[in-house]
Amino acid sequence: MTQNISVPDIGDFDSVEIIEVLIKVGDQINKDDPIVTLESDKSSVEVPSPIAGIITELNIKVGDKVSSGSLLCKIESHESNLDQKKESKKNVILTEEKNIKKINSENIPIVKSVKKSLDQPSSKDDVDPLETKEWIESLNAVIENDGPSRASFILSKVVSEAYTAGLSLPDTRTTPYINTIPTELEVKSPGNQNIEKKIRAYVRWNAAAMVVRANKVSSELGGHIGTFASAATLYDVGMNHFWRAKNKDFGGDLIYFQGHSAPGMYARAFLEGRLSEKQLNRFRQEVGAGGLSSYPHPWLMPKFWQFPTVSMGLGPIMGIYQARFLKYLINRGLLKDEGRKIWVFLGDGETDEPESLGAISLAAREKLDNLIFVINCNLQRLDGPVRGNGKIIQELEGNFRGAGWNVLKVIWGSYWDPLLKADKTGLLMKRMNEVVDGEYQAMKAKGGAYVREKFFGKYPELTELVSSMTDNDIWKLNRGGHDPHKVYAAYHAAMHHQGSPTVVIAKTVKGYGMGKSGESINTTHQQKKLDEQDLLYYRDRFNVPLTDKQVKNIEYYKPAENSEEIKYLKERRKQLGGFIPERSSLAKPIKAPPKDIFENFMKSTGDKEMSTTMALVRMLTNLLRDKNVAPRLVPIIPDEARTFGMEGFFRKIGIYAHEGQKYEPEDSEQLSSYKETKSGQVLEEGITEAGAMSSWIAAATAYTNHDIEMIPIYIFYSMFGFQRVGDFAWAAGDAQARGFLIGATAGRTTLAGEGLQHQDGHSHILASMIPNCVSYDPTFSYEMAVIFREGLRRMHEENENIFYYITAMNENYSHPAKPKGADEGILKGMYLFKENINKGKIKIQLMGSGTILREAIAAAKILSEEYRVDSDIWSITSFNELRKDGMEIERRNLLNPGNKKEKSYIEKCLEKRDGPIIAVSDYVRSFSDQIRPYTSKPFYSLGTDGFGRSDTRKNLRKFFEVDKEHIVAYTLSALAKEQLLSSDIAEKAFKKYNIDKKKAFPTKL
Ligand SMILES: Cc1ncc(C[n+]2csc(CCOP(=O)(O)OP(=O)(O)O)c2C)c(N)n1
Ligand SMILES: [Mg+2]
Repeated sequence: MTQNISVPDIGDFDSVEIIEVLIKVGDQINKDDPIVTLESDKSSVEVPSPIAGIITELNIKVGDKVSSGSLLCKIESHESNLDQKKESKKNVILTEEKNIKKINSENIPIVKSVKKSLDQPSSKDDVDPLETKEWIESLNAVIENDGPSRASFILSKVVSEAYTAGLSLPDTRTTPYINTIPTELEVKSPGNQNIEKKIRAYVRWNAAAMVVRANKVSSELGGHIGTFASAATLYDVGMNHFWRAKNKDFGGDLIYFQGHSAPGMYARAFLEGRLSEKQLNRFRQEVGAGGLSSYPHPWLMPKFWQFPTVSMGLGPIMGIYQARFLKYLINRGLLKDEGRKIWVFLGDGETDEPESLGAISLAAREKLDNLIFVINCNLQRLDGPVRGNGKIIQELEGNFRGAGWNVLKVIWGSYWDPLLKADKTGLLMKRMNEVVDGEYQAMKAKGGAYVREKFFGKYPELTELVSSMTDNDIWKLNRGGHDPHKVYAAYHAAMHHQGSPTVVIAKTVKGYGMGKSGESINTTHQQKKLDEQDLLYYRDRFNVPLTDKQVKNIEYYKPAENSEEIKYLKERRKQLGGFIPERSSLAKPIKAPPKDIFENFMKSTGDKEMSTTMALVRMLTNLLRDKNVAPRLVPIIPDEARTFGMEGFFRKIGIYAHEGQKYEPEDSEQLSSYKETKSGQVLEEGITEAGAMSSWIAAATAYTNHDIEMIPIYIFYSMFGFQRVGDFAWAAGDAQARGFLIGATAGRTTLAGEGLQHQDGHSHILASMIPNCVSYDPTFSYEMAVIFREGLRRMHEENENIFYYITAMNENYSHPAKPKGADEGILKGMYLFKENINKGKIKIQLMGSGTILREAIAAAKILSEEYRVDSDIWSITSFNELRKDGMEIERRNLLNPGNKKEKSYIEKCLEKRDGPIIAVSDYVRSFSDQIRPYTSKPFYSLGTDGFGRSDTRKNLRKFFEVDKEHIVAYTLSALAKEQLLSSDIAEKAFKKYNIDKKKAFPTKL
């Protein structure tokens, strides 16, 4: 049956141009194959075929204007398109519902019955204790007879009933200040505790010794002992029992180590034989080969560290998006689901950072049960208590529970178990709840007698409870985070939890084991020197088998290879698949697409006007037709797809949604409808630049973390890029990210109406500070195409560890054809766009970048025609790249004073050309000024220094003095200064163009 295929609903657009016809008569096409590409003044979008079949008639051609309902072609097909569309939508919804039901039913927690009956202490709030008792007994009876699930169900019904009756109920965000997992339900560690204890002692010792040694070399070097001392058990249990390494059979768990606990990881790697004593002695001495980084830096130790975490807050949010990206790869069918986990370690102080907790609701919403946070609550940060007057553990529990996480508190160690068991009235728990963190910290600094008096002494019953214990026994009452049994049980539960992420909140002591030199004291964070007495104490505390002399020499301790400790440690890692951390990549490069995919962009667009953003989106659309590249593209957008004309991607490749689409979108009949799907490719992040950047980093490092090369393209308002998330961009450089950052609506004057906080005049300066970031400010679509293609080749085919920052604009204009031979210059940063020769005697070198190049071109015409000033017009695609080349060559020349001087690329371009340089851009002058030292000619910059403001482009360019009139007048003035022209001519030009000389410099306005 022949069916007519027409333009579907294209929203508000009418009469849009066909820019590509992607089929011809006789073609056999599949459903959803693109038929034509339509382009409005803002975006381009492919029209997919609603059915499969053979094209029998083509009713349009390139250049035609069409509207919704216009006939495109006829297809001979056996399908009826409408029915099928409805059916498939229904199917998607049904399948998703089925999946959700399945997940929900799988996740009903199976909890064994735990019964702990407390005789409530009499309280003045309880007017009828007998009745209260009856209620509690009824509850216990249900637990006993029908199980905890039934009891939970009844309670939830009672609670809803109470809410309906308008009762105000107690705050349930937090649970009592005790461990979440009752002792009876703790899964026991299969490990040999004796050996593990010894290993942990050696790791502790070596970590401290390494820091102390470095500070003997120079106290400049710094380092931390107290943090790892508090976290040693938390890491050790993971290393011995849970964290599976990457190997040929398994993708590996990913561990984000708390940055300044790095000494502990080196100390363990030393026992594992992965680091030598010589390397340990070079802790924080990295200049020259063989040193160890202060913190986890993949750039500096590319075979060891995977995640740069020391800038606090970045690790947690990057970890969340890493877990999300892992699910994305699985749901898109690019990775198999091996049950890999992402573990993220953070400090309790670190949770002050907005980034740390900023994305926890996303983690729950996305059901990231592959994610485990471990928060080391040693109650201290750098200066003092994290929450002296409060309780950080309770605060965090409330936040995470409220966000929908599985929360496992590990507060008390096993020595507390008998006391808690003996606490028949609940008074101990009450006391635990009422003591604030500042007091808890002081107790660990001051010893057992102090704890007896201050903690137990408050109530006679509690004093009695510990009456048979010595002060030393009381001192030994350990915190959960230092008890391998409790930690094991929590990690085990976290590993097996389904349906939501887990946070293990562990209570520890900062500087654990350091005694007077650092245990639980406010200054412990910066403690990096231990004197002899401190070291001897530390050795004794953990029974490290070193003689006094060895301690005084600060020797490391490593038992023999055939000792039970080393054999055990190695065997554990062998069982878990290898060593951690370790960084490697088995990813295969992606073959860059054939040139012709970009060929269209090399031609002139004639009268047709478009923005470089549109050109880029068209390039991406073309790339989606390349079978190698298409599946690897990860478009990332923080709620701006429509701003950038990318809404066509929604329908074409789908928006990633782990639950699929459970609703029929409002615009379902439209061509660019909001299509969410489980295998969707677009990461529509919502309004979170930090989240989008974290996704980008996850995708940009997938080559090492998942052994698959991906091509992330994160498009954002350029002003909300580096400026907002500069620290992430820096971390991306450290992590050796590969991918594209696109600063759209770039430049101070292209985004006319939006004003001060939107108009970007400096993102390129920020980008230029990151050593492995390659940045460009192209003007024309062919420049964009050449740059983008080279980026694909360098990063994803050649696997260079660089990333690209490219600015794109939303100003529409026509684009010329690529000048012959311009490719090399485009990539190096400048090429001769045009020579204006009009027999003028005076010559200038006119440089322009981005949108302002067009003003320069217009100014050159005026200068040539009206003032007989000839110009060479240079398109500067990257002042940043030119500067890098200039710096390097200058350095080489200075290093080799006797050699023939090498020329920088700029010098080579300009050596046979006369006249002063006028450099203009839509950025602050320091952007173009960067190349000033590498040119031997007079140099004048025009730029957009100052705060932006809302107005038309024309007025903005006038205000910032970068429009063609200002360029002409300032050029004439510069020529007068160089004594190449009479100053009268320049003065006349200022008058002619009504340039107000009294106007203040724009930075002051
Ligand atoms: C963004 C950022 N700000 C400041 C620091 C400096 N700094 C390093 S550790 C630290 C205190 C950390 O306290 P916490 O998170 O509780 O970790 P702990 O050492 O107690 O485990 C600070 C402020 C940093 N590394 N990153
Ligand atoms: Mg802390």
